[in-house]
Amino acid sequence: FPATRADSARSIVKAPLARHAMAYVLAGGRGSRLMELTDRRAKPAVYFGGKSRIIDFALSNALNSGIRRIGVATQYKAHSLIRHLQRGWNFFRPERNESFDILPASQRVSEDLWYEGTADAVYQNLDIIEDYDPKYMVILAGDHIYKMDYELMLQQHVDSGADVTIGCLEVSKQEATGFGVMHVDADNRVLSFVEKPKDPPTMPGSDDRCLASMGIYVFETRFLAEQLCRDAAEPGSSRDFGKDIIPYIVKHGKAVAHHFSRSCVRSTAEAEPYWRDVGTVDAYAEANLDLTDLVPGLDLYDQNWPIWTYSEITPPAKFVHDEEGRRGQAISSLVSGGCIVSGASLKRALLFTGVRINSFSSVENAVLLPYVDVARSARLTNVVVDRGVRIPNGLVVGEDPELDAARFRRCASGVCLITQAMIDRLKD
Ligand code: ADQ
Ligand code: ADP
Repeated sequence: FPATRADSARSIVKAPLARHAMAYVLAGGRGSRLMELTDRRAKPAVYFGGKSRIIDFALSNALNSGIRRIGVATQYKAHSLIRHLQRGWNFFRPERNESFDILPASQRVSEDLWYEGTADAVYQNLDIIEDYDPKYMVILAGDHIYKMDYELMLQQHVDSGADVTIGCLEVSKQEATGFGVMHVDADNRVLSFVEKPKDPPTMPGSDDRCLASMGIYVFETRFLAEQLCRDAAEPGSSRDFGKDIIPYIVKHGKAVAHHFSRSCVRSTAEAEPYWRDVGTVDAYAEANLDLTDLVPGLDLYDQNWPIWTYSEITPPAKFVHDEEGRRGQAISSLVSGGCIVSGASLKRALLFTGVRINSFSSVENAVLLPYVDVARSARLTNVVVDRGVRIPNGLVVGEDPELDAARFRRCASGVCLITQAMIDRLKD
């Protein structure tokens, strides 16, 4: 083609940028507001939605966007996270220019330093990143539930000529205290950025809405490397994207906001854009139980945007009458493979793999993680039960707030988190 025809063709169908990008997932934070759920595993490894773990959402977004190089920085209690990644995300092939690297804080730069802030978790692996030579870096948090096409964000980044493009969404002023909050102009250029402000600045024309950073950033790799090296030499820096790198670029360069909206995933069936932090046990229970709604805000059945995960091979879920003819039944519930519900009833329940529920028991508004075993005659309402917990015969939860608070982790909404250690203490 003569140059002019090729140029005009290019302006109609833009070449995908994702194949020149590396996604770098920050998965080192504990998520301490999830209480005992993150005692032994990092927040990104916490189970979500019946089959997946939280990190599968960011990773699936990267994969579905066309990105084929992924790095995951891990730190806090990474064993179950690393095991999950090795089992479920091991299909990338170097001979197709694909890669999947798990990057634990391994004191590669200095013998006495773990990752400090989130920027340090990238800085310490710059040599590995530069070896792959991706043109763009898509920095992601590994602990949010949402679907998003990063290709669209990359395209905006290139079209706008930004130094950094920041994924952002609207939140209430009250919520905004936990985010980076920004002001933008009509072209979405970020004019100011404050990390976790006590009194968050609201959007023009609103008393209550703020524009918050999702902790998702797109950079050209070369520019990011320069910024990380500059920041590493800065005395007093906390080596953090939200606290150091982003405010510096907003002040000295060009930062542009990319709005999270329904069109962030071209094919999704969801009516409203869906994004959840699931940072507390209450938010975690609610987001999981919302999946039992008639039309959930998050569509896990969308074949155009599958959430990839590691899944054990299990037989189908089974519902049986017990010997005396009591029905095993489930209403408005999600039941994963390997579960057996025998002579018990479920309502608004989310059962992960391999859960057993025995006769005379009833379970309502409940999230039961893999291999929970509920013995006979138990009544559980408003609970999140950790993996492998054995609920004893006749245990009643959710009917006596004071008793529940003394025995379990009872949260603000009344949801009780139950672990095996709490059950063991009941016997004392
Ligand atoms: P926070 O969510 O408070 O704010 P942070 O705790 O730094 O940010 O966690 C961001 C991500 O990095 C999480 O996925 C976490 O697991 C991971 N992480 C934290 N420390 C890490 C470390 N040392 N090594 C590897 N990974 C680590 C950020 C931004 C805000 C933005 C919110 C959106 O700073 O501006 O609004 O995310 O949630
Ligand atoms: P997962 O997050 O995959 O469900 P588990 O809940 O089984 O994993 O355990 C999380 C992490 O804690 C794993 O690294 C596991 O080896 C460790 N672990 C499991 N049970 C115990 C225990 N009773 N005491 C201490 N560590 C444990």
